Amino acid sequence: MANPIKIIGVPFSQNVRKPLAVAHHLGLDVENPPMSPRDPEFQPLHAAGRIPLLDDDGFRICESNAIMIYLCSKTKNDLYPEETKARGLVNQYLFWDVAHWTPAYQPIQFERLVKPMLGLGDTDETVVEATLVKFAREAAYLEGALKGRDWLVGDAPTLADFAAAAGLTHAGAMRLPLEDYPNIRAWNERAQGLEGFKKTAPQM
Ligand SMILES: N[C@@H](CCC(=O)N[C@@H](CS)C(=O)NCC(=O)O)C(=O)O
Repeated sequence: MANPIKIIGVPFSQNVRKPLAVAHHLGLDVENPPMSPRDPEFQPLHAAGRIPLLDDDGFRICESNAIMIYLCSKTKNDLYPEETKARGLVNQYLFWDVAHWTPAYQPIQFERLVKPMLGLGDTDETVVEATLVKFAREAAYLEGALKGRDWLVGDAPTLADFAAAAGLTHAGAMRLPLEDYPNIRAWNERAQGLEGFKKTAPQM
């Protein structure tokens, strides 16, 4: 029997939560060693030094979106559609997630959540303000993309939704201004209600 796939990293991280939620959604046999990138035993595992890290019987890759795609290749599913245009759209949102969406909230997460949690000093309000400008642009894009739709691509959840909605894992604690984005709020509620997201909801 094959060993469980390991998705290494503290599940508080939205980047760890993405592939973990997908693994649960797909019903894969998965383990989650909750290591922090600062753990000395984590450092030798991968030169990138970031979580999440996938370990499939000694084969290791990092980057949450690449890990989600790898997991989809393990079993038949609709999360990473084979049809060319649908896949093109999913890929568009996966690249957008890394290039634009994550940088539009992660510095706020660091300033308002991680810093107080780890005792790393006061929140830098200039960073928060600058990030909120980026957030407004990307949230407006996402709000428009969700107009009249339940999911970002097609009629069912895909990796696009897992990537983008994972970013809102700590939206409340980050105090992200979502009040002007009704489509995002409704879609996020749908996404957080998926079994994989429910099983990986953060325990604060
Ligand atoms: N683009 C990467 C980002 C991974 C990332 O930045 N992970 C953070 C935790 S959320 C980390 O390991 N930070 C430690 C560091 O950068 O040294 C992904 O999607 O996996």
